[in-house]
Amino acid sequence: MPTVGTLEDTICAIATPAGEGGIGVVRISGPHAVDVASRVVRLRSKRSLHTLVSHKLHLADILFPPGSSIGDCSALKSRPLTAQIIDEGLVVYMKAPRSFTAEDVVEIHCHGSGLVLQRVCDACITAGARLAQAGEFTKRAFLNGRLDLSQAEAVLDTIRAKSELGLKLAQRQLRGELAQQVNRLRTGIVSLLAHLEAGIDFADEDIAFLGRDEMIVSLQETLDVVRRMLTTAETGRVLRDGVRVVIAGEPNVGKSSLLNSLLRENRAIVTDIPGTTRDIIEESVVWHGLRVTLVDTAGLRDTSDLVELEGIRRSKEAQDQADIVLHVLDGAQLSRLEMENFRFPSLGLQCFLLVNKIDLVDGASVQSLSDLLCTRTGCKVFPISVRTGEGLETLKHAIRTQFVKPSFEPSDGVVVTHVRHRVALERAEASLQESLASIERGIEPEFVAVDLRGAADALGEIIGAITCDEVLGRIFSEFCIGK
Ligand SMILES: Nc1nc2c(ncn2[C@@H]2O[C@H](COP(=O)(O)OP(=O)(O)OP(=O)(O)O)[C@@H](O)[C@H]2O)c(=O)[nH]1
Ligand SMILES: [Mg+2]
Repeated sequence: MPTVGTLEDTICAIATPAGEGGIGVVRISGPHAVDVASRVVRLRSKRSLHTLVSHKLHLADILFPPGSSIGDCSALKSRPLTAQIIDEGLVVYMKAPRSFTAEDVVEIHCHGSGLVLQRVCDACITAGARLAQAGEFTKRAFLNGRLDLSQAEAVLDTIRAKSELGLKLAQRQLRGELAQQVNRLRTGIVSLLAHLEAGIDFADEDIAFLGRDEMIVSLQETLDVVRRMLTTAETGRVLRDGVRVVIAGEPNVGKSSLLNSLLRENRAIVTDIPGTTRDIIEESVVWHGLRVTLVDTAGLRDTSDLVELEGIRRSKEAQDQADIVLHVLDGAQLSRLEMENFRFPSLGLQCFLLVNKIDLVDGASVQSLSDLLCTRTGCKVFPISVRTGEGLETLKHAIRTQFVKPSFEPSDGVVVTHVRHRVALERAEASLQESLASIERGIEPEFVAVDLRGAADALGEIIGAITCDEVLGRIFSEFCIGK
């Protein structure tokens, strides 16, 4: 009898997204996958499911089972007396370990209707399977050694990727590039540790272990690789998650016009009435592989209007969560801007100053105003005209290069995309640095060994060689049911 929550369970779930589609898939995984499926599908070839060749599709009727179940099942009471046909579809059996979870897997491909899929899933539960938890298929793939933890995370990144570059990085991680690099580093450290510990254990014997200088060279090389990986972390994060660009400024300066122009669609209402935008409007675009979420906000001004006040509160909140704030100024108000003592609420954050409506002002004045603003605020200043499009390409290029350096080449070595990986690498770096310093200072090898073990463990966390249930729970709960 399968027990809930162990690998002995046979689990099932709808694996395709909610909504209507040409086909939908219910996936069953676990030791009783074939037993469960054989109660739910009747092959048109009249063959038994137990005799099926692995990885081949077969036409079948999909039924709600009437017979006895092979597990705990609360749905028994509502079961009909005879089998009812739910749909017709295709069935594929993937014999362990050649499946996503490395367990016996059966997939039932039926029509992509939410109702049909739900019925098929219920039928599988009635036949003895348990509804899978979020991410449980991928978790099983990890627990069964089919994927390491970084690859399991890459499954989710691949599903969620919103830009070409993000997808490329996710797929490279899924192929195990990060895991291989981390494994190489970890094996090197473990081997150093072995030498060191043998040296401690057999200090009196006349055996030649790795010398101090060789150990220093080896540690330095490992440290260099870890540091190089860390240099990719910020770009990696941005390419995976995208960036939030918040457009802020006083009313009527052209914020919504800028949003529309950057999106190339009429998303936000534009009028010459100050205070037109009251709420947050956000939409995403991809600029050369970088996903950019543009957020238009209510104009900032003193007001007693309750709705506008709430809009302004939301605007400030959005600015706090931004990767960069585009603070828009009205270039047509040159003389006022020259007098202004700039204190933007967002200046603590990354901020670009945009002088808009330069179509209304002469070039020389724009230049001197830009220079002035730059000196006073220390921000990068961009003269633009949303009306004529002037300066917008320069602005887009600057936003992208703010996060992805032009020299960045995704094919040059491993790119770290997860904060979890970055934090573990930082810990490995600190431990390696400590052990290196200890060796150089001639500290007892026992102390060096503690730091080396710390570095090996930190790296082990990335691939899941060292991990705890809490971390696993957190990672897999991000997945949806069926993945
Ligand atoms: N001449 C000129 N007018 C512009 C430009 N950009 C925007 N405008 C005009 O400025 C006015 C205000 O534009 P919006 O985009 O609604 O300004 P906003 O900052 O979103 O205003 P609020 O939503 O009220 O905060 C509209 O009449 C636009 O057509 C520009 O580059 N040149
Ligand atoms: Mg607006």
